[in-house]
Amino acid sequence: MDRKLHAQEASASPKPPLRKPPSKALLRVLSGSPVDPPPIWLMRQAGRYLPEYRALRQSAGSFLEFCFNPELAVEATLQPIRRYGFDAAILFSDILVVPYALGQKVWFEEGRGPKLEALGDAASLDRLRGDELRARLRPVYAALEELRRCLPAATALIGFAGAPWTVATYMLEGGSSRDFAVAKHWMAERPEDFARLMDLLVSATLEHLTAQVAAGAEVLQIFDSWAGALPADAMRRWSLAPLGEIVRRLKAAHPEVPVILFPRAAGEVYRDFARESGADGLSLDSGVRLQWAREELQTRVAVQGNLDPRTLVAGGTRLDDEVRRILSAFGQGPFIFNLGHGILPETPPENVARLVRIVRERQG
Ligand code: 1CP
Repeated sequence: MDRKLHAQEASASPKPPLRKPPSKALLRVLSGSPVDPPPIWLMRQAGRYLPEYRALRQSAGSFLEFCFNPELAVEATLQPIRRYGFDAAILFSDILVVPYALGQKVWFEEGRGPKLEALGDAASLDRLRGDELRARLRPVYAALEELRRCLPAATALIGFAGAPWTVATYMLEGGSSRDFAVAKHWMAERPEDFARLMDLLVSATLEHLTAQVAAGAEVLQIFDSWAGALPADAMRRWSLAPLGEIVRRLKAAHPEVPVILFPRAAGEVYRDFARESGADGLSLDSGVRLQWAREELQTRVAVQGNLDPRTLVAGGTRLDDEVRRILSAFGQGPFIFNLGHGILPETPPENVARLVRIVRERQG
């Protein structure tokens, strides 16, 4: 190193840190440092429980038009930030924009959730195309660029995608499913077609997440909401392995961008995710035992979660007690307060205010 430069630096700041710690609480936790009080954000924090969201939703046309209108997507993302001052904003979008961008028909029916024209055969797989993904998702990236310009300085911006397995279930079932019969049939009876779809989704997910980083996302979360539908061995093969590959390839290009995985209902396989996935954080569902997670997971990665969304609907002192129980289990290590799954539409907005207050009032 140039000695003169070194000397100047030394006189300006007696002990120059090797690397400045990230200034945003969420990024600090994901770099492995506990923050007290812990940062808080909620999965699905933009949504129907907020009256201002319902009003915006009415003006937006179809749900996909809503997602692909950068001005409206930015506004929906900001609504919960204005109201509660969460430590992170998650882009308003959906995991099913990826199948849409691959050329599958996707639409949302009011009150009935997402619908897709289910993939039927190998020919329908052949028709999926990854080469226009970035162009078709351009409005999503435009929304992120604008959010980076207008978010408060302390608020981290989270980009996201669905995991290959979860997205594949929607593509194969044609919508939500209870038992994933079609997806499991493909897995067992048409293993080559299933593997081809999963490979395509690994590439498409990687491309979508990389484009979000280029547009300003500072943290990435990958939702494997239906991981728990797979038996342990299949979960390792079709949830952990593809997610590990995505994390490895993201880290090769963007080592500075932390990744949170949410393999919901993964049970004991959460431990394999903590050891093998390469993720910086794991989002825990409400079924995960706190003591176990503190010993087996939080010693290796940051943990996020895991208040039962029903407890937030109920509110009152039961909410207070449960929040304190989670804080005392995880508060000493790297921890992000969140729910165990998305916020429910019937959640009273004042209960969310109460939750944020309790988390922030915590004494260190
Ligand atoms: O306004 C409306 O009625 C539409 C409801 C809605 C919303 C608000 C849907 C349809 N998607 C979204 C936004 C959304 N979806 C976000 C926005 C950011 C935020 O968190 O505030 C995110 C991160 C998602 C992710 C998502 N979509 C997941 C993974 C997380 C999870 O909850 O498990 C899944 C599985 C979807 C599919 C989907 N899209 C919409 C619905 C109702 C569903 C779930 C359907 C099902 O249960 O099978």
